Amino acid sequence: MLHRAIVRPPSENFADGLTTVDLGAPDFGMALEQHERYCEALVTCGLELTRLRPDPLYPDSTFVEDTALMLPKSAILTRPGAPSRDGEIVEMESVLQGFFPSLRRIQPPGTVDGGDICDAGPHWFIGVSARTNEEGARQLTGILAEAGFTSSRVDIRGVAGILHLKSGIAHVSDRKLVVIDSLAADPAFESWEIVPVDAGEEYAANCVSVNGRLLFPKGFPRLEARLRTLGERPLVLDMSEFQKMDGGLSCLSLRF
Ligand code: CIR
Repeated sequence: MLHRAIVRPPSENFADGLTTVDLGAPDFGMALEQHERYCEALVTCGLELTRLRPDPLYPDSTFVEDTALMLPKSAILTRPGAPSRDGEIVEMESVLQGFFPSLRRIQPPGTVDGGDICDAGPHWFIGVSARTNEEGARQLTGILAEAGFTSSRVDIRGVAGILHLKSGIAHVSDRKLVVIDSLAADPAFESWEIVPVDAGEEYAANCVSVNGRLLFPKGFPRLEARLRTLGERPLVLDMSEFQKMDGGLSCLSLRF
């Protein structure tokens, strides 16, 4: 059961953030509106929100997920792999200290973006990417093992079209994972039940399970229907402006 989420609305210079997609510049007003609907959806799922102030020093800082990893009784402060984002952890550290007496940290030269880390209950998937390096993955594997979690690595460096591991997979429930075709053959997913994603709907692989509901992006009807058939209850949200900045539903909150 999740109780709380940390969120941060986009700042007015949100469009100055990093992006690898060619979908045009985001509209700030629409992004704020979509963020507000996202917050309402989290509340609908029973979460209490900690809302941080927008931070124009870091145009990507609305994507709070990349700065920390939440364990049942503690948190791990990451070291984001993009130099323009590494200062985002400073404020997050003091926010998390308000909830947890001690924090674990990824140490240099390790880098980890939260978007590369998929928590699937007792097992975690660690994406090695342009943002999360081998050393960061090694440190995280150790911290997770100490906390009683198993983990496996998925190297996404050769996989086109995804920034983070969770751009292409999501843990839906039990042993069920949504996985895009280009990752489905990875040995890490061998013993898992895979929900496939049709060509053209890859963005929707980034969906988020919260207390029996599934936050799901608007505009991907085939995967939405497939998940409904499997008994999932999607709560559909327009993410168009965040998609333009390489962001998905999971990136916009830290849930615990
Ligand atoms: C970035 O490139 O860092 C941001 N524009 C997008 C981060 C998305 N975060 C995520 O998927 N966890």
